[in-house]
Amino acid sequence: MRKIIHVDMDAFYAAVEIRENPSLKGKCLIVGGSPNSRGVVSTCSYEARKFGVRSGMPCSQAWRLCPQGIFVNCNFGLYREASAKIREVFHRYTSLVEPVSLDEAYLDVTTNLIDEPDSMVIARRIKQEIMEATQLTCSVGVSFNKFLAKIGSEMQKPDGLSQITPENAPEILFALPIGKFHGIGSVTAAKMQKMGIHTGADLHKWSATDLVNHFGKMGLFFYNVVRGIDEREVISYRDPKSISCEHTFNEDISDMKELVQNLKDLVERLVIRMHNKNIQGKSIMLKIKYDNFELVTRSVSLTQSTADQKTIFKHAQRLLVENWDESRKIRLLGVGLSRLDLDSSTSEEQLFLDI
Ligand code: TTP
Ligand code: MG
Repeated sequence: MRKIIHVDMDAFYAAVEIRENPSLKGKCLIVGGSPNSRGVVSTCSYEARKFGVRSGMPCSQAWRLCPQGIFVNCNFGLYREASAKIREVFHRYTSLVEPVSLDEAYLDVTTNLIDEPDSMVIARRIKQEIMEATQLTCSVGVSFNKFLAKIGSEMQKPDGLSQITPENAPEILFALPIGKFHGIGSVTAAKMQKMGIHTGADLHKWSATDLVNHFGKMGLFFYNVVRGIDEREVISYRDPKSISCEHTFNEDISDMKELVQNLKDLVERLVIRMHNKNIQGKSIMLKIKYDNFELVTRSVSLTQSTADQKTIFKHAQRLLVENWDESRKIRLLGVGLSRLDLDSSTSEEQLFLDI
């Protein structure tokens, strides 16, 4: 049986901000931008969550829900620094660390660098060492697969530690709302609700064949996961599938010239990032978000990989001209590349030549 640990920092960006400015402690802190900006909430303190403020919500809405909230901008440098420190702690115990985001990672400690058979002992040490290194709390789940470890880390937030064993897993899985299962997003959850599946217990009643008929290959995953079976491995390095840059405008734009200039800037930023990572890509993608938040993405595939600024801009511009409904204002523009060639030895040379 594997030993998996999932670590998730508590109210991460907000906790870092409070550490830097302790007078914010106990207050409704909202991180992401000013109340009248067009930004969205990145995260907020638990006090602000009581008012219904959530990640991803427009700041203006957060302000209506919680007018006493204190709004601060993101300080990504600080978050990255804390993130590097927690990863350093993880690597004291295992090299099998899969970071999911700056504040979250899976660890496989089945065999580990301190030869400790009890994963709860490792989990406690990790919590303490993260506190010492960052003065921040985290929540940790310990189990025998990734899904259950993640459920465990959510169970007693903040500063939680939970273990899910083969013995207590069925009870926890049966009581779990369907939307909490891995791979079940809002669309699948809504479909399941219509089929009368509201909890793990409901899901458990369905046969593998019926689930596959309704949900394709994921149906089999759902069948297994509600039985505590999740074979996904902890992968310590994953190739990025795409790379992109996007920008939300301060004011919606409907002028082609202005859009093209913005696109040019985005491509420039993208190419610098690609250069830093030594990446080329074959498929160029353009993302348009209209003022009503409707999202349109279009892509074009090339015969050869590229990191060339002019080539990327030329294709992205064409995608913009061909797909923009000119009667509508644009709120956000994004450009990216997928079908990547990683570590391509020619990219650097080509990049310099073409720029
Ligand atoms: P989460 O772990 O989802 O949230 P959290 O750490 O703030 O709170 P919790 O205690 O519930 O774990 O995300 C980690 C950080 O990622 C979060 O602090 C801010 C950032 N983030 C965004 O910028 N936008 C988002 O929509 C989400 C969900 C997170
Ligand atoms: Mg978190």
